[in-house]
Amino acid sequence: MVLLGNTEYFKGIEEISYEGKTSDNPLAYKFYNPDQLVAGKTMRAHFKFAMAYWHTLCGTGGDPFGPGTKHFPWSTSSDPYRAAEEKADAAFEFITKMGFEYYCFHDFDLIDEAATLAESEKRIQHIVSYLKEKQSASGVKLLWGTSNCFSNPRYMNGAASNPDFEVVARAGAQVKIALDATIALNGENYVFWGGREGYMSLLNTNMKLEQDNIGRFLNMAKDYARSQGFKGTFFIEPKPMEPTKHQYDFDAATSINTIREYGLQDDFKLNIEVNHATLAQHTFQHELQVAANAGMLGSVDANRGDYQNGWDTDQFPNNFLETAEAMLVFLKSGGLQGGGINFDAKTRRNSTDLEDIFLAHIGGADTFARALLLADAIIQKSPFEDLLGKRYGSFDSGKGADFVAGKLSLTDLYAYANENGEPKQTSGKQELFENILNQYS
Ligand code: XLS
Ligand code: NI
Ligand code: NI
Repeated sequence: MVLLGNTEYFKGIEEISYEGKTSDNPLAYKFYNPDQLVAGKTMRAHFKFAMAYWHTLCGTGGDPFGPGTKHFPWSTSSDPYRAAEEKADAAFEFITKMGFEYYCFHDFDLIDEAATLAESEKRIQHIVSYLKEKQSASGVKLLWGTSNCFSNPRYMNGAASNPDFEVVARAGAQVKIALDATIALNGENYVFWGGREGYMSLLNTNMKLEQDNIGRFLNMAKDYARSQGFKGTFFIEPKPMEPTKHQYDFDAATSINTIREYGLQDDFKLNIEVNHATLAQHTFQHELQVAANAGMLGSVDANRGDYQNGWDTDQFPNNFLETAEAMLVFLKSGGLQGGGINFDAKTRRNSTDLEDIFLAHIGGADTFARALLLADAIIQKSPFEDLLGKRYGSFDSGKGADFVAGKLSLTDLYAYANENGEPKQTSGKQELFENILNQYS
C-alpha cells in the first residue's frame, strides 16, 4: 500500500515490483523478489532493507568544492516543523513505493537542530509523534536510530571522547533524547558511529582517558535505554578514519575489543559498512567474518567505495560477484542478529533526477539479491563446501582432531613431526574457488 501525505513527491513512480531478469523496465526489480524463499527464509526477511534518512532525504550533493545540486521538493517550508513533516511525508512515500519495510535516522536528519537543547528536544518530540502515526499507517518500522554527534561545531574535538567534560555532558543529553526517540518509535536497534571519536594528533591527546570515557559513556547509554524498556541491540559501527585521522573504532576487531574491554558484550554487536571496511584496508567479507566469529554480526550499512581513491564515497552497491563473497559469510553465519541492510549510500552529485534515487536503491537491492542467490547456489550445489572441508580435513581425525580438542601439548607436536617427516605440499586452490564463483553466477 502506498501511503501519501498531502503532496505526492515522486510523481509518476508507482510501487516497484519484481519483474525478473528479462524485464527492461528500469523501475522494476530484476533479482529482488521479496517473497522468494532462499535458504529457508524470504529475501525480505534475510535483508530487512532500510532507507537511510540522511542520504536519501537530506543529501543534496554538496562537496568540498561546491554546493548541493539537487533540488528536493520537500523541506521547502521556512517553518522547521512543517519542513520536517514534508520530509517525513517524502520518506514514507519513498519507502513504501520501494516496498521496503525499514528506515534509519540520525536525530537531526528528522528535523533541524534548534539554538537550544530544550527547543531541539521539543522539535524531536514533535516529529517523533508525526512519524509514529506514519509508521502505524504504513507498517514501516525503524531499524535503528542514532544521534549526530559529529556535525555541530561543538563536537570538533569529539563527543564522548571530548577533552572537555562540558561537551561530553552535552553529547550525553543528545544521546538521551535520541534514545527516547528511538524507543518511542519502537526502534529495533541503536547505533553508535564515532565520527569524531578519535584524534588528529597524539601530541595533544590523552588516548587512555578518551577511550575510557567512551566506555563509560556507552555503558551509561545502555543502562539508561534498558531502564526505559529498550529491548533492542546496540551496534558500534567501525570506521578507521574520516573525519578524524584516526578513529578509535577502527575496524571490526578493534571495536570488538572496545565492546569486551568495557563489558558491553551482552548488549552490543557491530554494524559493518562496506566502504568503512575497504577504508580500513579490509574487504567487506573480512569484516563480516570477524564480526560473525565473535557472535557480533548485527547489521550492515550497504554501499561501496571507489577502487581508484580512498574516500568514503558511499556509492550504491553494484558488484554482485564481490557481494556474493560477503553473502557466503552472511549465509554461513546465520545472517544478521537483529539488524538489516541499510543503504548508507548516495546517488552521485550529478544524478539529479528524483527517479535516480529509486534506480539507485533498486540496483542496490538487486545486487544483494543476486549475490544471495549465487551464494546459496554455491553452498547448495557446487563442490565448494566439499573442497573447503577437504582443505581442513587433517583436523577431522587422528592427531589433528586431538589437537582441535585441546588434547595435545607442544611436545606431542614435536614427537609427531619427528615421526612424520617433512609435510607434503598442498595447494590452496584459490583459482578453483574463484572459478566456481564465476561458474554459478
Ligand atoms: C559515516 C557513517 C554514518 C553512520 C551513522 O561514515 O556511515 O553515516 O552510518 O552515523
Ligand atoms: Ni560511512
Ligand atoms: Ni554508516
